[in-house]
This record gives sequence, structure tokens and C-alpha cells, in this order.
Amino acid sequence: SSIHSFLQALPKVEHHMHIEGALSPSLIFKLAAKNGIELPKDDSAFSSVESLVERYKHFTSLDDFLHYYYIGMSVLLSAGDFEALAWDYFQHAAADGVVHAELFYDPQAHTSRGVSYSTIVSGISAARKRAESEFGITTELICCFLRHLPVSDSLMAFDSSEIQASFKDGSVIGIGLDSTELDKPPHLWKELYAKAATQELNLTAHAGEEGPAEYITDALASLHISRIDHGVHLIDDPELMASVAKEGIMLTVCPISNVVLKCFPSIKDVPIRKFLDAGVRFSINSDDPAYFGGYILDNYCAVDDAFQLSAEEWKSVCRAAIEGSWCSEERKAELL
Ligand code: ES4
Ligand code: ZN
Repeated sequence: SSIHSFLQALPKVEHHMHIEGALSPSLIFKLAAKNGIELPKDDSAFSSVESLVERYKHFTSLDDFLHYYYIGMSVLLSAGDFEALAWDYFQHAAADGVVHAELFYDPQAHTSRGVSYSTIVSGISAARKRAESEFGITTELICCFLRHLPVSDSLMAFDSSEIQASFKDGSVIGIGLDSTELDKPPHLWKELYAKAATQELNLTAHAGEEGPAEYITDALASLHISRIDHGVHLIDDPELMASVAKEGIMLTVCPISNVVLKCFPSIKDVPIRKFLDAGVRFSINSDDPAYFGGYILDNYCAVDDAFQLSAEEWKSVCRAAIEGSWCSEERKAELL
């Protein structure tokens, strides 16, 4: 349809995209076979590609999804595996009209399995270079720390010489905080974020996805983040919403994710129109597209279906996404 081609052609910037979340069921089975990794035998979801796809339609919560997300990524062993994963994503991104992407990755989920940090980053880097030369898509990396693990693990990972080197050589431009949210208040990671701030890294964190608006307040006050990943529970605190709008803090909203993980009953319930009316800046993102059944353009289309944004509103959403990105000022000027 014409709205689909209009949305496809918009210059899209993606800020909330876990690269491990681009791991498709077919690539899981292919890499499991290649690497000799046994998928769980006691879970019939792993009987076939089709049964896994079917199981992904019935997530009950963030943690129910995360269980499959961590099993899925256990098939990633070599740099070539990470390159194949990232390349799969970039092909979708190019088809969807993405011009710039800031990608999350979860190093602790791989180093804990004996995969070295340089394997992860070198594989992803190879695909990034190819995406830039073949598609003109520029990319940045955001190193995420896992909230279901002890805070001390995050601090140790952050201080490791390989992660520090990737910050210093500019291949990684910021940090994030993800995984289980409930009962893991952001202030527990205050020391990690204080250290990152002294290294002039960009700071973001998942907050207010399953967790309450208080976690957004906490993340802003304790971690001094400049973006909020998800942040949709901001809607429950009008005063905080006004202050986020005034400060120009951007939310990286993932509408299909919110519905699939049962944060909201339908896309119509994701507070997109309320954020527009309140002047809250946000971008629209895919989160874990291979698990949630939709890449970035599917998210744009779902939002348009539910809220019928005007062409001017869509252009301003895309402009805000460019302005809220962490690419170089030169690249920003090119994109605007
Ligand atoms: C995630 Cl949707 C979501 N929320 C929190 N952590 C995550 N890691 C990957 N996807
Ligand atoms: Zn996420």
C-alpha cells in the first residue's frame, strides 16, 4: 500500500535493537548443528523451526522470553557466527529503510559460555563494515550489562581489559542495562554508570518496560542516563512525563515487543499518541525482531495502523530519532 511505501522510504534510525534478538529460529538450528550444540530435549518447542516459531507467539512475560533468548544465543560460538547473525539483521534493516542503527549486545551472556569478547566484537564488526559499504548503513555499538546477574559481575566485565579497549578505540560508544527488570532497581548499578560517565560514554538503560514509573525516576536520578529504553510506564506519572518532555530525554519505544511480552494488550494501548501530545521524544524500534515477529518497518506500520500519524508527524518522529542518536555530528548533519 502507499502508506507502507511512505513508511519504508522514511530515513529510519534504530536505537533499541539487541543483536542477539535478530537470531532467527532457522539460524539457531543451523548453528546448533554446525557447532554440535544440543538444544533442550525436554522442551518440545525445540522439536523444529516451526514449533519454535509457534512457541514465540505465546510469551507470557519478559522472563519467559528471556529464557528462550539465552538458550537461542548459546549456539553462537565463532566470530563467523556473530557475523552471520549481524548480517542477517543488516539485510532486514536495509530492506526496511534503516540509515543508522545503534546496536545492543550482551557480552556477559557469551563470555560466561567461554566465548571471548574479541570473538563477539570482531564478528559483529565485520558485518558492520559490510553494511556500511554495501548498504550505506552506519552503526554504533552499545555494551549492555545483564541485570539478572550480580552487580559485581557487571563491574568486573566493565573493568576487563578487552571491554575497556573497545571503549577507548571508539568501537563501542555507550553502555546499557537489560534483562530481567522486576526487583532489580536501577540504582543498584549507580557505581557502574558513574564509572562509565567519567569515560564519557553515552548512557542508557531499560526502565519502565515491565517495571513501574518509579524505576524511570530512579534510572534518571541514579544513573544520569540521556535516553530511556522502553520507558512506556512513564504514562503512569504525569509529573515525570512533563519533566522528561522538558529535558528532551528520548524514549526508545518498541511497540510490537510491548504487546508480545504482555506489557500492553494491543498496540493501541502503547501510549504513542499520549507521548506525541505531551511532547515526549521517542523513537520506534524492533527490540528482538526474530523473537517478536517484526522488524522496524513492521513496528512503524503497526503504529500507523493503531494511531494514523500524519505525514508531518512521521517526519518529526524520524527527525527526533536522528537528533536523539549518538552518531557523529557530521553523520547527524547528513541524515537531517
Ligand atoms: C530484552 Cl525486550 C528486553 N527487555 C529487557 N532485556 C532484554 N534483552 C533482550 N531483549
Ligand atoms: Zn530491549
